[in-house]
Amino acid sequence: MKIIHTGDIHLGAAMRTLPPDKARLRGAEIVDTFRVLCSYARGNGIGAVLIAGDLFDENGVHKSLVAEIFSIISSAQPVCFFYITGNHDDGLALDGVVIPQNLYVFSKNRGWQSYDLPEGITVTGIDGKYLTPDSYFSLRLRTERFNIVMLHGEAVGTERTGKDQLALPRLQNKNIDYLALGHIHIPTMQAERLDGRGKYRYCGCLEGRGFDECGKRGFFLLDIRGGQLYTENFVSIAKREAVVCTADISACNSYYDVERTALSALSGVSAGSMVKLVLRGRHRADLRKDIPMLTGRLSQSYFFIKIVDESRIFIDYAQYKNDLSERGEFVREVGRYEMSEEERSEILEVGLKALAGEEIDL
Ligand SMILES: [Mn+2]
Repeated sequence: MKIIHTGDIHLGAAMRTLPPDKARLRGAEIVDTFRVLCSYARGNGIGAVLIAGDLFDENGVHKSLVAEIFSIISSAQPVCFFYITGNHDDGLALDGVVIPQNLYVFSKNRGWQSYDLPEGITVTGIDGKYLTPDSYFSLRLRTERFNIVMLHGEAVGTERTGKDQLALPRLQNKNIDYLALGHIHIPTMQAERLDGRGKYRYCGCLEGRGFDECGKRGFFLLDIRGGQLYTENFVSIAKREAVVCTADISACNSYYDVERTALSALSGVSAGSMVKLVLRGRHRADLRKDIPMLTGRLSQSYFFIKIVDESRIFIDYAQYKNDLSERGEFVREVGRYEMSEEERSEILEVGLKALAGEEIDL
C-alpha cells in the first residue's frame, strides 16, 4: 500500500513576510497545492494520506476555508485521510462542518485511536490537545501489525519534555514501525532511527511560506509491502520556493556592476521564487547602489524579492588625510570618535551621501 505523509500545511496563514496582495495569492496557491496532492493521491492509487498536524494555521480560520478543504478531501475518495491536529489547529471548531466519510479525525476520545488498514497496516494517533506526558504509557500497539504512529511536536531525546515536545525515549520499543511527525517545517530527507524496529521523520511543510522555510518542500511517499517499508520518496509539488542569496558588492564601481553582481548571485534561482537577497562587502564611498531601482528591476523576474543591504563603505583614511573639503573634514571628524567599525562605517556612509546631496534611507 502507498501512503503519503504530509502536514504543517498551515492553510489560512497570514504570511506577513509578503506584501498583502502577494500574501493573498500565495494563500490561494497553497490551497491549490493541497488540491494537487489530493488529485495525485487519487490518480496514483494512494491508500492513505497522513496529515501530521497544523493542517490549518489557526483555530479561527474561516469556516469556508475548512469547508473547501474538506470538500477537496471528500472528492479524493476512495483515498483515506488521517488527520491529527497540531499546536496551531488543536482547537479547530468542527461543529457545523460536515466531516467527509474518508477523513478520519482523532478527537473522538481523549486517548490514542487506531485505524486498521488493509495489508496489516495500523495507523494510530492522538490529537495535539490530548497529548500529555501520561499518553506514552497508554500507547499499546500489536507486534504483528505494521504500525504507523502520527504525532505533532518537537522530538527530543529526553524523557522529560516541555511544551510541544515529544519524548523519543518513551516511544521506543513500542512496536512503532514509522513515526510520522509534524511540527518542524524542514523535511527529514533520511529518516532517523527510533529503535531496533522503527524510524521517524518530519514531512516538512508542503510549501515554503517565508525565508525561514527555504529550499525544497513537498511530501513523503511511502510504499509498504509485506509488512516492510519498501520505498520512501520525497515528492515536491510546491509551486515555488523561498530562497536566500548573498552578493558581495565590494568590487562594484557603478549601479550597473551592482545589478550584474546581484544577477550572478541569483543565477541558479528559478523564476517565480520568493527571494531574499543580502548585499555584503565593503565598497567605495561613491558607489550608487540604488536599492529601490534594483528591487524594482528584479521584481520582474521573481514572485517577490526583498533586498537586505548589509554592505558598508570602505574608507581609506589616508586618502582623506589632507583633504580640505567638507568630506575630508567629516571623515577625519568621525575617525576621532570611539565606536565600533560597523557603527563608524554606517555613519560615514550616511554622512557622505548627505554631503553628495543623495537621498538617504535610514
Ligand atoms: Mn506545529
